[in-house]
Amino acid sequence: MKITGVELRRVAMPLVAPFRTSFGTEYERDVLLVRVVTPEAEGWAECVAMEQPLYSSEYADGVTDVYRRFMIPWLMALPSIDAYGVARTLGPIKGHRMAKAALETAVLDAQLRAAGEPLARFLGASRERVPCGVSVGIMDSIPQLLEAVDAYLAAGYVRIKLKIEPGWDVDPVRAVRERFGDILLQVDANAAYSLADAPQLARLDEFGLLLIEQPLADDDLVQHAELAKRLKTPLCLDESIESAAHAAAAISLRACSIVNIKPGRVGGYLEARRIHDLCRAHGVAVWCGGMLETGIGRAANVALAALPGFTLPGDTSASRRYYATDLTAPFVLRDGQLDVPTGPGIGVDPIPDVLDAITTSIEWIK
Ligand code: SMG
Ligand code: MG
Repeated sequence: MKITGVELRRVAMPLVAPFRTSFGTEYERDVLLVRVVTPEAEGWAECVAMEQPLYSSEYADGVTDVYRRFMIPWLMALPSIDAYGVARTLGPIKGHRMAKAALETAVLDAQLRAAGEPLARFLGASRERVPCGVSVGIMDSIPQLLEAVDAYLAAGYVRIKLKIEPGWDVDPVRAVRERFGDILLQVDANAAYSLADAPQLARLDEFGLLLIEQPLADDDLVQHAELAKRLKTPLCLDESIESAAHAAAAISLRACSIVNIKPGRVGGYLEARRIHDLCRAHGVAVWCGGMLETGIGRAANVALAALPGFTLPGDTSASRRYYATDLTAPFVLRDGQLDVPTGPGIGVDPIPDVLDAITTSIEWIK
């Protein structure tokens, strides 16, 4: 396939409710969509970089810049490209994994659409539906949190993840356990703690959590390994794992026993599958993370979450948990599960009228 043009489109998507984490509050997603055009087919992808570099060093305007200056000209200079060739070609560019992931995914979508093959089948999915969890932000009060969790359980979510930070950890977890009993429950700190907080984090042990996600700094595998020894709750890494090599290092160091896989964070679905394969071979459970994706990103995540090593429910919630109107046909929760798309490529398309209404800018590179 020869890339003849790439469209970079920004869309503004208000969230149905603010989403607060230890690093900030999201009210609206300012999403960068990538459309790769080839003579055989077009491919779509969503870049998960946020508007600000708070979850990781990447941010949407930075992605656009590295696309314009380097990545897209490099790919368009090639007479032919496939999804594997994207990482190979962009390999010399350090970092920028979210940027690379979206370009690779759009090329992969085009390639699979041209071949008539669904992404789930290409990746090696073993399920047609995936069980779904929901990530619940930090709230102003415990009653407010209990009300939110109650509504998500009523909607059918099979697992609840609570965002925590110093000052919002043991009390909300205890309140949710006391009120809702034996539900699947886990927490995510987004790197808000230090090893000195180990005694406080150990207080969570009595609540039988599935896991504690990314308690310490992104770049601190050694201290995560030390913390893991001091906790009964299994440790899961998110921000720390940007590649299969990082996952291998974390497993060797015993820095985690579970990995949250986000394709955007690790440079794409091909690397995500490598991490899945590696973890599966080592008996390390994985689950699919989320970055408040629209239907475009969600479709591909749900395909990945259908692989056999994804043994824990993901942050792959239904469209309405995020958006009143999704930009694709909405993903709907049925019995706590989402259907894996079956159409070629990512299996979903943006709805033209919705797309037009929410678009804030379009740049066409050819
Ligand atoms: O997509 O449901 C979702 C959000 C899941 O909690 C979630 N994501 O650290 O895992 C995480 C966060 C990162 C995004 S916070 C804006
Ligand atoms: Mg996380």
